Amino acid sequence: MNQPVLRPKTCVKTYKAAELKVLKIINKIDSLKLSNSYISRLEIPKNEKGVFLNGKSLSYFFISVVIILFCGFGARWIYTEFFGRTNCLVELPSFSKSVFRPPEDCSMCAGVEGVVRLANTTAEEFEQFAYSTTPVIVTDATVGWRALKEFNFNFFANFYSGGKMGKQINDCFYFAYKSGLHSLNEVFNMDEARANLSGKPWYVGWSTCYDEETRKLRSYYNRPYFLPKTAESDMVDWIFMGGPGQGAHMHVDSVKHMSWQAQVRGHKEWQLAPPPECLYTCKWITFTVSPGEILVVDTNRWYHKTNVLPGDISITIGAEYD
Ligand SMILES: O=C(O)CCC(=O)C(=O)O
Repeated sequence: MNQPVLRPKTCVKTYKAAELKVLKIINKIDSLKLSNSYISRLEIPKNEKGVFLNGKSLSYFFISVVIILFCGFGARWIYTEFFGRTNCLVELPSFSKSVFRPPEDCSMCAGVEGVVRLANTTAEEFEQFAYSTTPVIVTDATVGWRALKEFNFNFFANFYSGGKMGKQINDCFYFAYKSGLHSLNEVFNMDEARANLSGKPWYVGWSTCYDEETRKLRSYYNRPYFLPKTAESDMVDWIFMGGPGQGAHMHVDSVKHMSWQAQVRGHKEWQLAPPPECLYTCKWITFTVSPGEILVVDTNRWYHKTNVLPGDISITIGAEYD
């Protein structure tokens, strides 16, 4: 006697269901009295549920979403630890950060009519703005900075020509914007005409990522005198550089802290927009930051966009403070 084939319960169920379906189809064919030659010419129907809804594709889709979300929400270290990379394989698009942020309380921008300009201020006086959403420009905080005289395209090209400087303390962020330049290496190897702003326009931004790099750069500027005495900065600075007509697109940041940004060269126009949920309560604000001025703005809450005004190359240097 043949041994009965033992199948798991779910298998038996699926098998039975399939058998019933086939019997149903055969009965239907019989009742319609269709000839065999007609049946053999019938088109095989496509999977009605479509490619995304079968089990396998659904799992691939789910896994991809998890990887992308993980990447954006803090699993950068997984890449560093396991794959020796400092950047994710797939970056979460920047717009998604604004999509997933919690809604704002519009008192953050209600009544903010423009930028406040201060000079000869003190850390105590500035404290009222240091963690607020009122944008402030301090006009006299870069006196004596070597950066004002020495920073230009060639300065940075030379500065970065020797490669990495010290111990890596941060992800090496780089923003190409619309320049088509994919790395700092490409930036500092562009042709001379383009570097002198007579070729294809460009604008880029990057963060320092090595401790020695930040230390060396900081010998060209100081901690702004007006920052609260207790405020500390980590070892990361940000540089934005490029020509007229260029700048950062409208976006909101998701950085840890407030930040300052010193306009070292060129004139840059900033446009601040309230978060979409506050568009009927708050105003857009537009202002220009000129060489020697330092802007303090909460870029985590105000949407912002920049545009370099005609004339010189724009170079800014900045950092977060807590
Ligand atoms: O300075 C710029 O052009 C852009 C700055 C910016 O987008 C930022 O700090 O988030």
